[in-house]
Amino acid sequence: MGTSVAQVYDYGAHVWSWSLDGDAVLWTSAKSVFETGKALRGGVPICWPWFGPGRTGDLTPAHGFARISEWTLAGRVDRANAEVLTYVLDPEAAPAALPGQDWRVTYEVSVGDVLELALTVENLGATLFSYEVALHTYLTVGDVRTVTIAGLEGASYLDKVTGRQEVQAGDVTIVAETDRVYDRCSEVVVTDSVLGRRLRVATEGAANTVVWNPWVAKSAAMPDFGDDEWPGMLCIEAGNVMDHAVSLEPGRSETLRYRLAVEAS
Ligand code: TA6
Repeated sequence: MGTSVAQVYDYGAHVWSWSLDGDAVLWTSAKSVFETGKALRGGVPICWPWFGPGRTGDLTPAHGFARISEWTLAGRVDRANAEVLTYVLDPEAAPAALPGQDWRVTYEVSVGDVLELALTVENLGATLFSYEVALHTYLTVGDVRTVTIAGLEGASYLDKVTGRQEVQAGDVTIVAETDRVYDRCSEVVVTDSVLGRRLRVATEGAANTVVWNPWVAKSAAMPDFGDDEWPGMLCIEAGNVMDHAVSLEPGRSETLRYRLAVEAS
């Protein structure tokens, strides 16, 4: 097994960085702000219990409160090929949010040859509980203008830059600001000729893939994102958002899994 190193913060149960044999796999912004109440820019922010402004379009904070809440580190075990951290978030961490609902979110982070993430939401209450969720993963790429993204061909998507619904033809390439919510979440492979590697993302329990790169203008507009950082990052997110929001019956739970592997190409 190669040398696999990750930094994980209790704040947001945020996997901030992950590298294999010294090569960064997750991307982090040099401009990220480390301040309570602010989301970190990079790594794997957890978007929950809503995505962006939510389905009503007016929810704040953006992407929900999970990524700006203190989680409890509930467990840490060494397994054969990985170290596994378990985090828990419950209403105590966010008393004002989701009134009348009783829930628990458990997040398992497994760091080994691959990075495996599993986010489980439990409805501990007596009424139906619905939410959106996404693992908003920032990947390091050599040059986003030269990567290809396979696994979404033929999938329909909402282009949040134009507002139009489209169908993906062939591999995805990034040639401008890209912000797309795909109605498919199967295996996605990012081929990076500059870094000579493939990043393979496999998911379970997710209906949507989100592909994001802010390009020039949006990067300049974000204070916690360097103006010239956009060529080196790409978000490949997995989740259940918009029409695919989850409705959880009392006593039920749902798990979203995200597995990230690096292959030489
Ligand atoms: O996942 C893509 C997206 O929803 C974009 O619309 C963009 O806003 C990005 O997330 C970053 O959001 P943030 O709230 O972290 O600035």
